[in-house]
Amino acid sequence: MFEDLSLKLDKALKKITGQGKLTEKNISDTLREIRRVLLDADVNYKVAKEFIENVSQKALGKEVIASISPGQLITKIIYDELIELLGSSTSDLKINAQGATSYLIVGLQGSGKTTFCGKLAKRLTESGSKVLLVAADVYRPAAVEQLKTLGGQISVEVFALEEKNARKTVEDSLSFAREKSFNTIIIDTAGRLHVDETMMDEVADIKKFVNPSETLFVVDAMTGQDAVNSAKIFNERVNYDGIVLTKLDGDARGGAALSIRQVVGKPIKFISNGEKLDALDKFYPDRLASRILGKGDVISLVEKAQSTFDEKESGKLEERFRMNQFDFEDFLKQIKAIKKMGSLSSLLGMIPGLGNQLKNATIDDRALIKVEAIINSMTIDERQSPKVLNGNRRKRIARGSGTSIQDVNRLIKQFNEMKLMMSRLSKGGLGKSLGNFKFN
Ligand SMILES: Nc1nc2c(ncn2[C@@H]2O[C@H](COP(=O)(O)OP(=O)(O)O)[C@@H](O)[C@H]2O)c(=O)[nH]1
Ligand SMILES: [Mg+2]
Repeated sequence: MFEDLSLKLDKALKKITGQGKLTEKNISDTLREIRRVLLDADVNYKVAKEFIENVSQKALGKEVIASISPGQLITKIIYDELIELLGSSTSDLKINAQGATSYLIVGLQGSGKTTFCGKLAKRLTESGSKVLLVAADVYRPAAVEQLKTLGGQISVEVFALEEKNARKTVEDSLSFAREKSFNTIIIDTAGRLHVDETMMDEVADIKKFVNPSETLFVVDAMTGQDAVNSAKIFNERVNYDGIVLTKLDGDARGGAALSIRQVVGKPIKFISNGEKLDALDKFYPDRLASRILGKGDVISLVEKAQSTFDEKESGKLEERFRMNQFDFEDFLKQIKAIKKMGSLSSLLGMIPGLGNQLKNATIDDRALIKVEAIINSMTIDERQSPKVLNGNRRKRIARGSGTSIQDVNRLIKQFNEMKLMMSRLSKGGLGKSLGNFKFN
């Protein structure tokens, strides 16, 4: 699955791997290559363009940590962005709390609908549902037989009528399900070779009548951008809830898988990679992303390096506390780091041994914006030797940062308190006092 894409991405990333640092030039060279790889893989043009822009933006703003290479860092950024592209979270099937749950399965002929019905029936039966399969693809006798064979393999009942009437089959199946207390109904519908109006009308009519818990669109991933186009058209007509990508076992390119979510805006819910009934997986964007990149080791390396980097930095910080050298420059650096990481709590959590003590501390991250503005208005001298901050200087800083003199005073006071506390703490003990520490 996606062998071509994986190989080519790997090759594109190799070029930057040997480089000492990330520059605008080597980032853009690599990304140009990756864009070509994506287009080769039949990824939608717009999707590829946006993807590259996002990666570029993230890469340019990133500092390279000493222990990892630019190639590794880019790999991680691409990995994160792939997850984003694929849908960032998994999306469960809806189950009705009351009454029966029904799933309507739609898509082009040969996409794997009937097979998927069997697979889904198996999965839901195994998790305790009483499933009824409904053969609403009435046009080809073989289609009804196929569903019956699948049902037989997993001991799931299949509802079918002699009469070739899809709508009537569905109507009757619902009353049948009610009578026999089936709690889950999976409706297999007819597809055509191409999108056509009659088929759409029939499907739309059934959907309206059944009002299913979910309508799932099944699509053959091997058909690349055609898959994406039919997904779009079906969505406009039928407004389905989720996508089932099939035949990923035969798809070396990956274009459909990578574009469909972004183009259609509906989640991929299942992927299928084989004809056998157990060849169905719930869709996890992160798993697919690491499969495509094939670099689980690099990803975890970078994640680890990033956290060791934090540890190293916090070691340096601890040292400065101990030597009583912590100044507003350090403070500003930390604030920038926090912004990168997300919150003040995470910074304080970085200080060894402190994490647990902070559970009760009240921390307002919005206060950081003010704090940063104040420090930015200080001269380098003032930041390094806060002692020089007399009344006039404080007034100037307040004006410069758009804050009040009280804000500046408070910050300096808190800074001094913190410094004192930290230096005591790093000499041993006193952790508890931080529990009462407040930024506001
Ligand atoms: N390799 C592979 N074949 C599949 C997969 N899903 C379905 N098929 C095959 O694709 C063909 C069409 O499937 P079918 O379920 O009849 O499609 P339908 O016309 O949409 O109902 C059959 O030969 C299936 O065995 C899959 O994930 N991988
Ligand atoms: Mg079928």
